[in-house]
Amino acid sequence: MGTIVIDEQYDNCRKVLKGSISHKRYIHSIGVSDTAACLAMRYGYDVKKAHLAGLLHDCAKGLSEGDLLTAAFMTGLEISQMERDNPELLHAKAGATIAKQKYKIEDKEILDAICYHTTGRPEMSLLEKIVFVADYIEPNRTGIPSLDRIRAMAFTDIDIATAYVCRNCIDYLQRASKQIDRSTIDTFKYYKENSNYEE
Ligand code: DGI
Ligand code: FE
Ligand code: FE
Repeated sequence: MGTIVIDEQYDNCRKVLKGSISHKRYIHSIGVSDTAACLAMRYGYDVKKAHLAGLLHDCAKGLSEGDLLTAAFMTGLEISQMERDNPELLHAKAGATIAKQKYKIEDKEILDAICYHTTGRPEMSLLEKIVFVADYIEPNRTGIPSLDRIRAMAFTDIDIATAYVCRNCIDYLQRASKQIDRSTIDTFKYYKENSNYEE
């Protein structure tokens, strides 16, 4: 008995992704994909689109620095000095290009959700918030402070949950003495001020 494949596009992407990133990253991607689908159910968003966006959000992980830079550049977006200095940030923009070229994704909302999944940005679309939060709360994540609280909030108020995720990231980066990207700070500021976030 073979597995019944309902969504051919999803399954084709899944197979290609499995052969393109590490096993650990693949397991994480499936976790984000399923979590994004659940959040889409909660907030009345297209479940298939969220499932696919979550699946592919880290599709550029594992590329060389040179390939990341080239792919990120192809979005036509500005690449900051911060991104040049911290190439791990580039897998988001690069991912939008890889999703388009390699995985044949044409949906702009999906491409944007991949493009902005690492730092977030102010005024994110619902899908951008879904992927941003799902990336942080997926079932395989461990060792994150207040993870239970963030997971519950994700299904209560996605804007407050977005602010929680930003807050945690900034705390983590500060503790690790890493430079914090302007977008990370702007995203936190925006969702802190434009939600019922409380410390
Ligand atoms: O790709 P993931 O590991 O699933 O998660 P991610 O895309 O959210 O983040 C990838 C890395 O980017 C992670 O090691 C933290 C880092 N990062 C996120 N925001 C910033 C950042 N690094 C710096 N230096 N500054 C940031 O603002
Ligand atoms: Fe990522
Ligand atoms: Fe991720």
